[in-house]
Amino acid sequence: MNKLAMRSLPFLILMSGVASAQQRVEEIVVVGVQDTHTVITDDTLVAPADTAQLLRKMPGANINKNGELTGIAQYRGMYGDRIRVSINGAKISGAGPNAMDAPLHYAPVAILESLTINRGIASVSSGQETIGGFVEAQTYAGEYGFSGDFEFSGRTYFGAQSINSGTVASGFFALANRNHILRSFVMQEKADDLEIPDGEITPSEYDRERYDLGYSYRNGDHEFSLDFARNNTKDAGTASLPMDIAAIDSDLFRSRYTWEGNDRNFTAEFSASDNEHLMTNYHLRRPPQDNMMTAGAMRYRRNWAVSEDYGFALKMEQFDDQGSWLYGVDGHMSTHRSTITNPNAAPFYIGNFNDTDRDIFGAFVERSISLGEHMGLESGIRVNRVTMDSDPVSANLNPMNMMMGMPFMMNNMAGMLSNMNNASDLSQTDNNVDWFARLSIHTDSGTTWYVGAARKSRSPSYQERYLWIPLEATGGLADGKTYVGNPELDPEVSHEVELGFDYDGGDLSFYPRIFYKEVSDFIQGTPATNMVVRNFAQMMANMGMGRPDPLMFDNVDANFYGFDMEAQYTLSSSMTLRAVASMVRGERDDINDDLYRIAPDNMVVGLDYRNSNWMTSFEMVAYADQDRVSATNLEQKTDGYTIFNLTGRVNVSADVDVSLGIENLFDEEYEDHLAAYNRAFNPDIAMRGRMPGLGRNVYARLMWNF
Ligand SMILES: [Cu+2]
Repeated sequence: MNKLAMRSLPFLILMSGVASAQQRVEEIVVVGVQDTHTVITDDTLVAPADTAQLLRKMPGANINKNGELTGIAQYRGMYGDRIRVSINGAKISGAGPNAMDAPLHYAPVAILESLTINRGIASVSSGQETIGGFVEAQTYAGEYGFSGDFEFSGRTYFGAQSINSGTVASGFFALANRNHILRSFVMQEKADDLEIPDGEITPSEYDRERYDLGYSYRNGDHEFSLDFARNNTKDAGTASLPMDIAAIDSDLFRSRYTWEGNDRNFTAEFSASDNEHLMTNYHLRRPPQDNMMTAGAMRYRRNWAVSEDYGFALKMEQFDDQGSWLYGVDGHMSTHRSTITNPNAAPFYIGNFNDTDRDIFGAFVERSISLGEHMGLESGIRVNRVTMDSDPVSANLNPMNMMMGMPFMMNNMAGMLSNMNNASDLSQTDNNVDWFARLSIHTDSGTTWYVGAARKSRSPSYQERYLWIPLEATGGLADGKTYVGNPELDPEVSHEVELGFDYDGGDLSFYPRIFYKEVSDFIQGTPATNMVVRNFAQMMANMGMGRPDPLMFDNVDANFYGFDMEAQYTLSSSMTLRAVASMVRGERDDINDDLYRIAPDNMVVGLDYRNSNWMTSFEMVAYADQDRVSATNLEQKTDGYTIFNLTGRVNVSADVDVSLGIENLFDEEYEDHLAAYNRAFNPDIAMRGRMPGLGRNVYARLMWNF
């Protein structure tokens, strides 16, 4: 689909997952359902800087928010590493042990072209580990010209919002002819702390820069591209976590080659990233204060964390008169290191993660086959081999070399914990098998019935296996608990069934789905039993650092089930009513408890009015109470709420459009269940109290295409 066609589409765009098979006339079209939901940035007015916020309006999807640039994708109750997030095809393993740079951090709204959620069961070709779902971000890449002459084009994007005096300014520039595109992008965004009705969320300010440089070459059936990006996130508050961002400096690289033959396509992708991250508990929030047990200066913490990763994928798609075959191999190798120090006591350090490696190699086969005119089947199988290892760890918690007292005792315990960790079997290998099948049956009444089933697996993350000392480095769980890992964890395995239909009849489109997913060996924190771990956490708590009763990552049994749908009703040639609704339950099977941080039932209903050169949209967003909470994670309930949004957009000329929006029109006060708890000193929000939702926000965007 070209850019012009994309722009003329309405706010809510439904694109078929079989679209790629339709580009070639000689190919057979396999019957299927609308299995993706895409938001095109040009057509959707977005106030926040975080692309992950777009997920809130997609069926089944949501965002675990730990800060303004730290949104973690959630889909049907699973989140974090369980969701495969692709940034232009690449998997990016961020540096932050608490996912401060979750993957969507690397696709800022100002360069985002589209964000797609794959509804339900993801194919095995969409990524190596897709147990929780598949989200794809595409950034602007520019377009080829029609002749041999080079032409200059681009887009500037300016945005501003009232709630944090946030601004974003960016420019995308391309020089292209029919064979070459040379592109560049530059962006700066900045904001103060967010205002809430009774004060401010401190710290929630942010400051980020981004630079991209890319090149694409097309000749006949061949296309090749290279892209570099540099992300510099500076100070950014993450009040739901124990520290704030001081820097995230990332270099991202990706390259792709595609060949489209007569009856086959070939794709080769390679990506790499190098990320350096610094965070502290004193530079943006109020630093630790003196208490009865320790001087505040002894509790200053600075965490230096780095990651490197490399990924590749080779895919071959072959078309025959019944459909297509897809074969592929892929790999992803990541390394993480994280060291905690105290700027007031130089010898103090905790080797939090010491060169943890997680390498995964996979191979898959997929078949898309037409079973007659009315039936289509997609199925596939994947095998992954995951190898993980870590170097020995150490710490020095006794910087003054005292011969007795608290630091002496804690350092002894840390020594016991590191010895225990270093003596355990750190080198682990998992062999995981995934498969899926999706059957679609088209009936004459405009309905396509769909049934899907899958087995999906995920090996533990480096935090889940190698966190050896009770800390909150948990991939952004933000439950306030300290955790320890377990190298002996097994991979989690889910079995899922999904059922639904697509109805497209005249003015009404309706796409409901129900699903049930049973997960064995689901990885969840359970009360730690090791006495050294427990005593260490208790001592830390006594000193005013974290809570007692730490958790240990463990294999448990869990299930997820729910319903989600999207619908659209055409009221007239210029007016459309749309709705998205999501419900999910996540429960432990081994004990009577709900799972932590599951999105409340929610619904978005919007009325869009479109004219030739302007449009306006009125939206209601309703969230139900969430009283199904996790006792294990000390999760607090939240009340339901309803907010209203109003947006308008005018095409001032063919190339310029101006948009204006008001979020939370009536300034409703509410708590955002998925934004966790306040962890920074704040006169307006209780410590460990629920994070407030945002009040009224007026925002504007100006886009100029040239
Ligand atoms: Cu961090």
